[in-house]
Amino acid sequence: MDEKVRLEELKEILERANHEYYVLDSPAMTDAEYDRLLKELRAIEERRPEWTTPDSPSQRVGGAAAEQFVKVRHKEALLSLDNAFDAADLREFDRRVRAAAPAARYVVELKIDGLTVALSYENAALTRGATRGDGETGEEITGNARTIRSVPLKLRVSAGEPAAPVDVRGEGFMPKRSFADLNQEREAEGQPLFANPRHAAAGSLRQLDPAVTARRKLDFFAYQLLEAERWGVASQTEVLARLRQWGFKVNPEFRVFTDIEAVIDYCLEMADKKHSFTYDIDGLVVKVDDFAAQRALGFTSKSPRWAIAYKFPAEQAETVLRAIEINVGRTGVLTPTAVLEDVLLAGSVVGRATLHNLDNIRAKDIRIGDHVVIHKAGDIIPEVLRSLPDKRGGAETVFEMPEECPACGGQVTRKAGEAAHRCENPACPSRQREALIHFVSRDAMNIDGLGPAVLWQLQAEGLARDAGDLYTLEEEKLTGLERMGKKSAQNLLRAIEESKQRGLGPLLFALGIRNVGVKAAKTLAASYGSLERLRRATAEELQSLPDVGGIMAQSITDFFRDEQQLELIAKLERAGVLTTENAAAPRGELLAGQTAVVTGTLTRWKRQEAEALIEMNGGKTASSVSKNTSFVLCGENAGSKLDKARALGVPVYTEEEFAAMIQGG
Ligand code: 3B8
Repeated sequence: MDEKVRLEELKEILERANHEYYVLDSPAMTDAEYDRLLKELRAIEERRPEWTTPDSPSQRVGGAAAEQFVKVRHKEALLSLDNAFDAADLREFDRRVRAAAPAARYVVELKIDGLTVALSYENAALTRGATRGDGETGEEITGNARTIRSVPLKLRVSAGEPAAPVDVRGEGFMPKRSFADLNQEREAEGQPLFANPRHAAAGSLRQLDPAVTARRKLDFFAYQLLEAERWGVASQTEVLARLRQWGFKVNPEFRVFTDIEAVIDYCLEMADKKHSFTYDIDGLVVKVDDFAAQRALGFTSKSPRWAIAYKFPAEQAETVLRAIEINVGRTGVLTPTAVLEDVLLAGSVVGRATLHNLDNIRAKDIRIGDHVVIHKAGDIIPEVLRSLPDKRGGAETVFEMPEECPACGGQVTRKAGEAAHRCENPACPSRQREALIHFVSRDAMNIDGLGPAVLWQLQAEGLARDAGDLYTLEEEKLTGLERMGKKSAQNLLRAIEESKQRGLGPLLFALGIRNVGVKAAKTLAASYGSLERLRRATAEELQSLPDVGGIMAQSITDFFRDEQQLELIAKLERAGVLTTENAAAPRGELLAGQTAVVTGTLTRWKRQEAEALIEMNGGKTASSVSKNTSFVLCGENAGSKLDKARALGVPVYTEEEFAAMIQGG
């Protein structure tokens, strides 16, 4: 075949595969096949560089880094939306709309909490991406926009159409999962964490080097088409349909209503469900659907009169900070925790919130006795946002870090350049207890039945000073503990015995090497295979691994120089704890060859546990439903994945059905 013809064919096949995977969420090609075809495309492009075009799928991974951002003027200014905070605001909006357009219909879309991105296409190929900037001028981020897999590099139109330039706007964002992974990596590398997915998305789009953006796993929902009437489109719902047809990802949760009360109901319903999406939303956008009605309403200087943003109530609350307690973690870090007057926040009673460290307390001028605002974002621990100095009565006191560890009386030090105060005593009971809690936790040795209360007792009785002691426990001693019967003691001993076989990855994580998270522990285990080989690794060698940076490498070599840690390792080895990779983790065959997707809120298990159950039974898990999905395990409040499964005829099981299935097998 003519090489040029093959090149064009490869570009099209690969873009289609991208679209199926990232826009339709329905992969039809294996990763291996994709990689093979991409390699073939790259080989042709290397031979004939003059054939390489910006819309080639090979260009997604990140082109050349820029020196600085170039300012670009938007064809039409990006406006902001007026806000509504409650039902009354929405009814007021409706009244104004009806005055100009009595028969208006509304489209209600989720308000994605990301950043506006403006995309321009010429001859159907992506030519420019830009940030919002001040609305009039933004920054050119074309290379970064290309790395977003759901952004089409080429519109799916028939040849030559549309000939005129196309301008599309939408929201660039970072899915919650990508955000969690990114922060975990950053933590392991000792880099500062992003506060939320929106900050992470903003930081990722404002990268001069697109190769960095490419690793950040951003996504994009399109919602606006400029000069839409040119394309024979007369309403917002038609815009969404056309954008989808052209290959954009359009958020599927939009609804059309005629009555504002139905709009309000939908807004309240989504406010309840907002945590169930895989991305953050901060409200809904209510738009008049029909363009003729939109024109009748027009614009104020800043915003369209035909749209409004309904913002979810902020998950913040005001309360009084009664005291500041210090927790001493396993690495010795002293973390100040605010003890609060109980307050209702995001549906639960909160009595404690983190204050992070002394610098934070000083920067926010938080004093004991202050009225404070606390907040909670997603699933994270509540945090004290700020103090309210105007409400001070004069009896508030400034907090000081103790000079002695509140748990052991040992010296507290603060290294230059570090925010943390630390207890330096390795025998500190609080450090030892926290180390044990970590050692037995799920991602570590996963020892069931060893909750903090039991560990506390074991420690108090002198039965478990370090993790090695857990493997010397005997039934008689255990039954001497409070609320520990014969049966629970036997179960616990069995769980401890089983944990010996977890293998190197979990063990490495369990040992609590500074900066080594679950993911890094897995990488290290896979690369070195045994604790002994890892112990002999040099910092340079370690750094050559993916996901291992200089700080982590240093922490690992420091760890293996620490006499106390070496003693612990020897003790674990003597007890028969496996210090090599576990090649033969027991697996059932019940679900062999099956791929399952877990969705919705589960009540019986955590999602991770359900996925582990599937894998323990020989099955695989995936994050998206496709025709290759064997079944969907579905909890409450499931959304688009459930719809998709039904549409594709994929079997859907409740938790009860799934439990019966694996128990029966
Ligand atoms: C007009 C329409 C601004 C927006 C808009 O998901 C306008 O429509 C806008 F001037 O900012 N974050 C959305 C989202 C944002 C906007 C929008 N629609 N779905 C969003």
